[in-house]
Amino acid sequence: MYLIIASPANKINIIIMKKITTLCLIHQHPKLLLGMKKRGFGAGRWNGFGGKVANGESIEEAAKREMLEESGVKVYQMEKMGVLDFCWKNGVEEIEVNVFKVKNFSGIPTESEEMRPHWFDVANIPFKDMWQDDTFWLPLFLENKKFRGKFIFDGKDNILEKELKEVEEI
Ligand code: 6U4
Repeated sequence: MYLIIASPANKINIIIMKKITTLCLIHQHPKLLLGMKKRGFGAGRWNGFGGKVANGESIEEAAKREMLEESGVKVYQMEKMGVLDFCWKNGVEEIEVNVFKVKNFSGIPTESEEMRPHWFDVANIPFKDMWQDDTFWLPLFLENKKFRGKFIFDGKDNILEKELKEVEEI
């Protein structure tokens, strides 16, 4: 799903495309399930499971579908923990990532064409092989805190600017 936001500035219409995506992580303390992204956007990084919301689908439906497709895990219950916006300096695309904590599921995480799942101890999260922003919001997620944030990256996915706050409700 894309949102097209048009804003007139100096008679020029700037079109920003907003891609709505999902991200599901299973946290069963002290373990956290991540997957190595094997292809596509963010390949080579450990991350939660997720992808784009399809037309006609709710964000929750997309989160459950992507989790099943990418890991073989069927989600019965999950909690929305955060919403993060990402954009790139001089870029036209913005990504909204809706982050969920999986509470109840069935199935054993299994490698798919897109992801290789692995349980990490929360004391050994592989932050150096993850998106840089994860260093900031994942600790809140692990403490069951809800959050809202925005990150601006340079062309090499390094953070140039960030805003992150804890919120009561998301
Ligand atoms: P699909 O929809 O699965 O065919 P895919 O190439 O996997 O496409 P996309 O764009 O749909 O990629 O989903 C990107 C995934 O990466 C989503 O789960 C959101 C997540 N993601 C994007 N930017 C991120 C970031 N800065 N930090 C992070 N996850 C991010 O932790």
